[in-house]
Amino acid sequence: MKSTLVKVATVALAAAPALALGLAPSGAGAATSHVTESMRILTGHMDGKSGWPKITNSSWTVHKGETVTVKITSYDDGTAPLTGQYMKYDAVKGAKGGHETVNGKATTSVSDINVAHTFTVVGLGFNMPIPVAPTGGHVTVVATFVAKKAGTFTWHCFAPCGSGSTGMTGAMSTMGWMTGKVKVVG
Ligand SMILES: [Cu+2]
Repeated sequence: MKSTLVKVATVALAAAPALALGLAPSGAGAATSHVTESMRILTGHMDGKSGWPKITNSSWTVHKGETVTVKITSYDDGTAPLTGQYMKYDAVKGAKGGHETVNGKATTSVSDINVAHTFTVVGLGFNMPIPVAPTGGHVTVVATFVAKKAGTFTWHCFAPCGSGSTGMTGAMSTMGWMTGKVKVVG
């Protein structure tokens, strides 16, 4: 599964050298193009704000019709098990092939107890559960979707990785930390 995803990305980039060189805005409106958005999840210790895990590249823009590969490298070795209404976000949703890859291995869901974060774009029906990273290491999670709808969509992490008694305040409710925007230009 891993090699298939990698191959598709490589072919798409080869077909669009201007994009690969960063000479054009991602996608440049071409309906068949394929872009990769790379994000990193840092712990509060790494970003200098204790208890505030952060996603870098928290907001990005793609074009309607584009195939978008989301690559998230997480360094967070602490879990934030999903609870209540959020437990459904342990399953991959809206991804090409019905799966994400975790360190290259096709995965359709992550057990609640092993979840550290989620990358969830409710408005696009897309969800990636992010499992806990090994202590001192990282985990790489990749999934691909097609941006079918234009608009500005807020993404959220639905694992209670923030502050407060619910774990849902602090980083969880602050734009640029555990929530951001995915803009799909029509
Ligand atoms: Cu989170």
